[in-house]
Amino acid sequence: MSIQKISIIGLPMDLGQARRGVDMGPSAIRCAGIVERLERLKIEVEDLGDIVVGRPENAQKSGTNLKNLSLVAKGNIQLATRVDKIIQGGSFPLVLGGDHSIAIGTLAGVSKHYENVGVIWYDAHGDLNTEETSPSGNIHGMPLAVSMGLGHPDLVNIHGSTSKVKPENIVIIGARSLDEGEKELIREKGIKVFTMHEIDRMGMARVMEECIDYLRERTDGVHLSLDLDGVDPADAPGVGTPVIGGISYRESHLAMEMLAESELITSAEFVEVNPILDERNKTAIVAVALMGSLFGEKLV
Ligand code: B3U
Ligand code: MN
Ligand code: MN
Repeated sequence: MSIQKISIIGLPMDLGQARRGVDMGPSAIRCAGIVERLERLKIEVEDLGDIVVGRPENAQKSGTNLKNLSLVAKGNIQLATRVDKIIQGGSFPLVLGGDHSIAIGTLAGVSKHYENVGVIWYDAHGDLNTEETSPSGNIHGMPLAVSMGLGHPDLVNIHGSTSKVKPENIVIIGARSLDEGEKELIREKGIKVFTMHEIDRMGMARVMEECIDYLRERTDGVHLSLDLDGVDPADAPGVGTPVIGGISYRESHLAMEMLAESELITSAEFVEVNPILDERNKTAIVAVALMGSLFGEKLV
């Protein structure tokens, strides 16, 4: 079914990692013209604005090595409720980050509506760390593990205590920087991963065909979680943890166009745009261009 209405919601949170500036992501994406771009596609668009995020100096001590745990949890609790309501109202949630820790809230809200939600994790990283395996204590390196039910209870139990996503319903695309604990988890849970090796070898068209076939068979809705650091830093320099050798701008467009054709995607988020590290808002402009393709923009 084609998308009738999109509801945009921002979570301007930078507390899931150490570099400041990614809290300005939603604003940069709006400046790059997201609303106008989607309206041109004859889709009804409402912009619900941003969720208010607490200040780190007001955070309680958590007794863990997870950075800003209580505030990250709080922001995600609010986001889960908002996303849940958007879907309840028959609209498509388009979430703007913020760092990738916000996927915890998005997926918690989304998963209420599907028995078998699929997830496409478009990212240089796996974001599959737990408190035990994390090299940094940064929660933006953990959201996919949390959504599978692995991690700190204050995160895992947001918006319902069951695990939100089954490992067999996940497809990671663009991985090229995985920690040892993440690799083990991928093997142990049998998570489907198309690393840069597969993208180089098979080409993006075949990768996306396989990804779409795989998810169509087993899921009843698919969330796209797109970390801009999945894209090569030459094309998307405004991210906190760039990793060279990434997915090109053109491959990314092809991926979004194929997802649009598939009509599989039922929710999406675009995260890790950091305008402070960017070149003339280039990364936000790329994000908006990719959203255009995801929602059906055609070249002719
Ligand atoms: N895997 C590392 C680095 C990282 C994860 N996500 C980003 N960076 N953006 C970690 O800290 O968990
Ligand atoms: Mn990420
Ligand atoms: Mn990443």
